[in-house]
This record gives sequence, C-alpha cells and structure tokens, in this order.
Amino acid sequence: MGNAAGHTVLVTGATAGFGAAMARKYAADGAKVIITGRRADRLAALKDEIGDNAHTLNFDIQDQDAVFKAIESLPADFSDITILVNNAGLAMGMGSADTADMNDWNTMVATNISGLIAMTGAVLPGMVARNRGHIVNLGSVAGTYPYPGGNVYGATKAFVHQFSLNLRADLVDKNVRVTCVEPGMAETEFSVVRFDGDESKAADVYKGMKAMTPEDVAEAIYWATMMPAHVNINTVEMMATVQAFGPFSVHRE
Ligand code: NDP
Ligand code: 8X3
Repeated sequence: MGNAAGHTVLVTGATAGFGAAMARKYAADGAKVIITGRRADRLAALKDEIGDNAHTLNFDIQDQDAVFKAIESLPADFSDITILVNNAGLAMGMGSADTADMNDWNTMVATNISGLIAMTGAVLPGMVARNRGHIVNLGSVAGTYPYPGGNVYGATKAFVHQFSLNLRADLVDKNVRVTCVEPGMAETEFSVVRFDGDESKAADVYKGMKAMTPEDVAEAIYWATMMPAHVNINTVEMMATVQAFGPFSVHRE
C-alpha cells in the first residue's frame, strides 16, 4: 500500500457524509485535497480544519459550465489532480414511479449522471496528458439490486457502474485507473435529503440496525486508491453486516 503524500485528490460533495470523511482521511495522510460542494460555509469550515493542504471549489455540479470553469480556475499547486472522487450525488423521494415528481427525477439525473460525467470530462484529459490518475465513482447497491421506490435513483447508479467499466475499457493503455464503489446503507445526510429534510423519517431508516459510517466507505475508497500502481480495483460492493437481500415479490389476486 502507498500513502497519500504526493497526491492531489478532488472530492466532489465534500460538505457532508462520505465526501467530508474522504477529504479528512486523504488530508490526514499527506495529500492535498480539493473539496467541492454548494454549501460554501461548510467548505470554508472544512478548509479551516484541514489548512493549507485544502482548496475549495464552490459550484453546483448540475451546471456543466461551472464545472469546467472551476477546474480551469485551479491554482498551479492544485491543478495536477491524481485522484478524482465523483462522490456528489443524491436520492430524492422513495415513492412508487407512478407518483413521482418529475423535478426529483430530473435532479437525480442532472446530479448523479450529468454532473458526474461533466467532472470526468473536465478532469480526465489532464490525467491522460500527465499519464497518471485514478477516478473513483460512487455507485450504490441500488444500481444492482432493485427495490420499491428505487426507480430513477437506482437507475442513475446503474449508469455509474457501467460508465466506470467503460472508462476502464478506454483507459487501459493510459495509466488511469477507475473504481466504482457501491455501498449499501450508510448513515449520512443521504436520507435527510431523500426525505426532503424530514429528520425523523431519515432516522427511522437506520433505527435498530448498525449502518455503515462515512469513515467505513472512505476507508474502502482509500484502500482502492492506494493499491500498487499495477492493480486496478474495478468494483467494490459493500454493505452493513445486517443488510442483505430480500425475496422476489409476487403480487397475488
Ligand atoms: P450526503 O447527503 O451526506 O452528501 C452528499 C454530498 O453531495 C454533499 O456534500 C452535497 O453537497 C453534494 N451534492 C449534492 N448535490 C450536489 C450538487 N448539485 N452540486 C454539488 N454538490 C452536490 O450523502 P452521502 O455522503 O451518503 O452520499 C455521497 C454519495 O454516495 C452519493 O453519490 C450517494 O448517492 C452515494 N451513496 C450513498 C449511500 C448511503 O447510504 N449514504 C449508499 C450508496 C451510495 P452540497 O449539498 O453542499 O452541494
Ligand atoms: C444508497 C443505498 O440502499 O438506500 O445508495 O439505496 S440505498
């Protein structure tokens, strides 16, 4: 295993959850970190905590121009990104598809798919030019296993899975690694966002079970990126020990 000194790690969605945990982990191990998100106050607080090894980029990942401008704005000492963690993402709602709010569906696509590909498009050419890089994408078990109410959210994560594998196909001769990390239930602000700020509904999701923590997921991502340079971890699927699979559902008259 390597260590993170000498790396410049860009983590999208570093204002909460997995992203904040990753920023702290990489910075603690000597990396420079570029932390992004929409909530400027949280970015500033995390930068204060980490110090000179952190650089903040405050933009909405749904805005492709803002993504490219943010990457172009990087100062020379942060511009050679070695690890891009495409982490920013969200679920909105958990209702049946026939009751869905189109704005929620569009926001998930704009964030989890369009935002992720914009970041990749903005950062990947530099990695290829420097002949060094690693892209980590946050998929989800929801991209593999269907569940009621997972509709568009799970479908965006299936995209992330297949996009990651297709990136591997394109980058095999370019010394850029790609990993898709696909967690199950982890307690972050994810469910608060999903249930539109309803803290008690969000808390119920994790009631009576030990969910994964942001640090558990950060640890797996860190491990995948610190493997020796000749090893590519394609996919990491991880769940809380007390989460597993259900039976097929059968509707009977
Ligand atoms: P959190 O809600 O805790 O964090 C999400 C992060 O994404 C925030 O920093 C938020 O920043 C950022 N983000 C969301 N929308 C945008 C946007 N439009 N522009 C820029 N940043 C944005 O969730 P998690 O840490 O749990 O989720 C991180 C990733 O992991 C997501 O892709 C999620 O789908 C995935 N995941 C989560 C699981 C879980 O159980 N928690 C399991 C499997 C995958 P801000 O609001 O400041 O912009
Ligand atoms: C988040 C995990 O199981 O809530 O991606 O869809 S789950």
